[in-house]
Amino acid sequence: MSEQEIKVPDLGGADEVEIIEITVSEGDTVEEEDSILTVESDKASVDLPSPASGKITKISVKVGDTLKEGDVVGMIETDDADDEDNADDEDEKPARDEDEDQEEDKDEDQDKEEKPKKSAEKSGGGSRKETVKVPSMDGAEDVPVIEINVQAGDEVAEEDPLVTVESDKATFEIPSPYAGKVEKVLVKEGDKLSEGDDLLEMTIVGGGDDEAGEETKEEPKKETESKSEPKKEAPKKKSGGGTRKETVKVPNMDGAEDVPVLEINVKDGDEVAEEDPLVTVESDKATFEIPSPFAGKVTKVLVKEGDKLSEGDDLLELTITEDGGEEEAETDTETETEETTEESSKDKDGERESKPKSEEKGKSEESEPVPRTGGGKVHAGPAVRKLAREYGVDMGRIKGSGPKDRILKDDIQAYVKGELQKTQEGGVSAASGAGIPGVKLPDFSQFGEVERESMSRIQVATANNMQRNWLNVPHVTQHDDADITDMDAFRKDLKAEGEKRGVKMTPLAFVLKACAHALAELPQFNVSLDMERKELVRKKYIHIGIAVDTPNGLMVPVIRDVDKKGLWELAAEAAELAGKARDKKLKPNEMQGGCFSITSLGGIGGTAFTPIVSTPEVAILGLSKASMKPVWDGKAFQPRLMMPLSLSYDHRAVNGADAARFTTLLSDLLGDVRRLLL
Ligand code: CAO
Repeated sequence: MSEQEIKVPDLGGADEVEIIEITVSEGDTVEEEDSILTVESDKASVDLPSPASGKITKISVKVGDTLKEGDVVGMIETDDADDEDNADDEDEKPARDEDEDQEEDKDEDQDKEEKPKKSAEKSGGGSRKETVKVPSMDGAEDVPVIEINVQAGDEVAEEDPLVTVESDKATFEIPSPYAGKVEKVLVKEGDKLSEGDDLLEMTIVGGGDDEAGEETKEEPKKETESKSEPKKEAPKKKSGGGTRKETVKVPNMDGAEDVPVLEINVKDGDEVAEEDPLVTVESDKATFEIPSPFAGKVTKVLVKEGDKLSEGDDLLELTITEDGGEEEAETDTETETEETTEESSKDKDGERESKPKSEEKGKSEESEPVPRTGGGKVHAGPAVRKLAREYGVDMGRIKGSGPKDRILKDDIQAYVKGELQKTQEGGVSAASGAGIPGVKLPDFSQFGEVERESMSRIQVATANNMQRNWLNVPHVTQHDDADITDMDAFRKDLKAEGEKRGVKMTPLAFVLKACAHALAELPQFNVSLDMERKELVRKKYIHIGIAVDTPNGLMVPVIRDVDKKGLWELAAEAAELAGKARDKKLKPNEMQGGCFSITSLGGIGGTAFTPIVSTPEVAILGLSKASMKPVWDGKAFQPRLMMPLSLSYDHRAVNGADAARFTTLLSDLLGDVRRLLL
C-alpha cells in the first residue's frame, strides 16, 4: 500500500483551468485513467484522469478552484507494489508526452504552420489552397465531431476554432492553423476523426507586407476575389460599368439534399452585400444560412419557405452593378469593398469594426464572461461563448443539447429565436413568458393621481409562480364543510395547557394532522407528475406547506413529517415557521420538499375560495372561517360550527371522485378527532 499525489498533468497549452466538476469523493475506488475531475479552460473542457487504480484518500480542491500543471488535487492510495515506480512513471509521462508532443508539434509546425507563413511571406500577395488536416489529439482516435464551427465561405483567423470534437476524455476545438477562407468543409457532425484526416480546404492568402494585421483584413478579400473564386471574378473584374443579372444557385451543402427552406432573409429590391445570408435552411443535422456570393440587388426571390433545396437549384436573381473602370473604381469600389469587408467583419465579430482579426481575437477572448443567473457552470466552447456575447444572451438560461449539456451554436440560435418569437407573438412581454398575449397597461394618470413602487422580490417570485402554476395545472376545486364543533370545544379545553406550554392551539394543527391522515389513506394525492418521462413520482414522506401572509408577500414554509408529529408539536412548529416567515428568517430548505399545502384564511373570513395548486404538488386545501350553521340531524336543526374546505387539485393527477373522497375523509376526521388516533 502506498499513497501518491494526484497532480494536474499537461494541460495542452492552457495556463490555468477552472474546476467545473469533481467526479469522485474521498473513499471512492477508481481505476487508472478514470476521471477525477473536469476542468474547463477558455478552449476546452477536459477530464483529469486518475494516475493509478486505488482509493481516493483526499480531495484537496473544490469546484471553482483554478489549477495549473503540476498542482496537487488529492491523494490516492494504491495497493500495487510497483506503485512508487508507477507513480514516477506517471509523473514523468506527461513530461515525456509533452516533449514528444512538442517534437511532433515542431514537425507539424514545420509542415503546417511555417510553410504557409513562409509562402505567405514570399508570395507577396498570392493565394494558395491547403487541406487542413486533423492535428495530433494526444493519441485520441476516432473522436466524434460534435459541432462544425465554420462553413464554406467563412474567413477565419489563425487559431479560430474550426470544429469541436469530443473524445472520452475531453471536449476541444481544432483551431485553424492558418488565416484564410474556408473553401469546403470535408467533415460533418458525427464523423469520427483521427490525426491526419482531412478536415477542410482553405484558401490561404499571402501578404508580403510586414503589416500582418492589414493582410488579414484586406488582402485576403481582394486576392480571393481575383484569383481563387472564379464565380466572383466576373462581376468584380469587368470594368466597363453597367449592370448584369446573375442567378444565384444553391451551393454544396455538405452533401445534404432536399433541405427545406426555413426562412427567406431577403426580399425583392433588397441590396445585399457579399456573404449576407439569403435564405436559412434546415437539414436534419443543422440549420445554416446560404450566403450571397455577390454584392448586388435582389431582383427576384425564386424560392419560398418550405421549398426543398439541393445543390444547383436556382435561389434568386441578383442584379450586380459593375464598376466603370479601374481609376474610378478606386473611389466607389474601394468604399464598397471596405463596407462589404466591414459588414462581414461586423457580421462575424459583432461589435468590432475595422481592427485586424488577430487583434479582435485577443480582445474577444479577454472580454468579460457572460453573466449567469443559474449558478451552474456553463459548458461551451469559445466560439459559442462569443456568439452568445454578440447576441447578449445569458448562457445560464440555456440548456445545452450537446454531450454533458454542452451548449452548441444551435442552442443559442434556438434560444434567441424562441425569445424573439415570444416578443413578436402579440407583443408578449418577456416577463409573461408563457406565449400568451401580454396585458397592455393604460396611462393610469389620465384617470387620477397614481404612484409606482417596485415589487418586492417575494412578490415577483409569487407572481411568476402563480402564473406558472395556473397555466400548467388544470385546476378543479372541491368544496365541503367540516363540522368542527367538538374539535373546537376540545381546542378550547386545551387553552390553559397551551398557555403553560406557550403554544396557541388553532384549528390549523388539527387540519394538518387530518391532512396527513388523508394523504396516507389516499396516496394518489401524495404524488408529482413527471410528464416528460410519463411517470408518477410517489412520495413516501408527508411534508405539508402552510401559506403565510407576510408584509412582504406570501411565503410557504414546509412542516416535515407531519404524520409523525403530535398536535402540540405541529401547533408550535406552524407558529414558529409563520413567525420566521414574517421576520424574513426562513431558510431556503424550510420552504422546500412540500407534498401538499394548506392555505388558511380562517382567521380572516370568507366562505369559500379557489386556491392555486403549488405544482409539482397536486393538491392544496383552503380553509375559510368557521361559522355556526343550522345542521339537520334527522330530527331537528342543530347549531353546529362548520368550517368550509376548498380543495383545489391537479385534474391530471387526481380525479373528481378521489377529491370528494378526500374532503369527505377530512370532514369525518375533523368531525371526530378521536379518529386521528386510529
Ligand atoms: N375558522 C374560524 N376561526 C379560525 C379559523 C377558522 N378556519 N382558523 C383560525 N381561526 C382563528 C384562530 O383560532 C385564531 O383565533 P383565536 O385567536 O381566537 O384563537 C384566529 O383565527 C387567528 O388565527 P391565526 O391566523 O393566528 O392562526 P392560524 O393557525 O389559523 O393560521 C397562518 C396561521 C400562518 C396560516 C395565518 O396566520 C395566515 O398567515 N393566514 C393567511 C394565509 C394566506 O394568506 N393564504 C392565502 C394564500 S393564497 O393567496
